[in-house]
Amino acid sequence: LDLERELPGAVQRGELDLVYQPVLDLDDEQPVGTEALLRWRNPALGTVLPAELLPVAEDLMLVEELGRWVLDTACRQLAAWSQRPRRLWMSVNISSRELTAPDFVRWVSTSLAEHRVEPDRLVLEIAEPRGGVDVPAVVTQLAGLRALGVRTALDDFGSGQASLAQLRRLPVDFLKVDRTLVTEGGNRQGESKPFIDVLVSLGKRFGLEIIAEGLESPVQVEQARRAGCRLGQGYALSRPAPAERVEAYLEEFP
Ligand code: G
Ligand code: G
Ligand code: MN
Ligand code: NA
Repeated sequence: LDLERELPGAVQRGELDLVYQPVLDLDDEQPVGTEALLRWRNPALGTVLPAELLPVAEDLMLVEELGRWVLDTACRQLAAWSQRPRRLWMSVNISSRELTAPDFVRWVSTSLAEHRVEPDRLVLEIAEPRGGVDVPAVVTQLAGLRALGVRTALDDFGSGQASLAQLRRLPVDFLKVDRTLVTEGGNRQGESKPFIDVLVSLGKRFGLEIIAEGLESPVQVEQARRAGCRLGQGYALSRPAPAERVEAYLEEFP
């Protein structure tokens, strides 16, 4: 396959790219962080999205190499944006394979030091562990990351199974509510209120900050806000964009 032939050289050829999507405080609609999202720009294949490229990376044992590039690049960008008056965090998506690598915590610590990034400005997003993932290893690694001062998020919450059981075990700081709960979880007018309400209570109970993802309309933004969800992300607020565009956007919020 073309993907399998092209992916091994992608880092070397400088074909990987990150776009950034702001996370906003829903009370004042000011940006509080950005999420780094991987894109592969290949001359023959065009732009390849993570959903397509990550399974290939997994098959070719390239997950760690790509993950290291992502973390390094995101920390460099975070350091650049740290000069801004407003304090922003950077979220980076981490696959289970990366997280459970024995030297992962050390690698994160090295990246932070290299780019002189304060640990609490980095948020690592992990998906709910699925079958085959060593959950005790995940718990140990998350604890190690928190000991560094790095914050962690459980991504796409509500899209998998055994969510509440996982939540009880995993040491995380943020819960990102899957966009299917935000966009399809409510009534036919697209109201997501009941689910958001329950999750905000859950968050308070467990000491977690809730981020509502995939907010696509002003109505959804307003509902999340009124439910007491402080943080949100989605096309209605700000789309993922290249660093220069996000920087121009950030300029609007001195
Ligand atoms: O950007 P997009 O909507 O296509 O992302 C799709 C999925 O890919 C999301 O679940 C996201 O968490 C994941 N993803 C995006 N960037 C990265 C990355 O750098 N590393 C990993 N492991 N996953 C990523
Ligand atoms: O799984 P994860 O949450 O990391 O995936 C983030 C993905 O969601 C990104 O690829 C991003 O492009 C996409 N995304 C961000 N905002 C919205 C939105 O409002 N609607 C939809 N459908 N996708 C979104
Ligand atoms: Mn994410
Ligand atoms: Na998500």
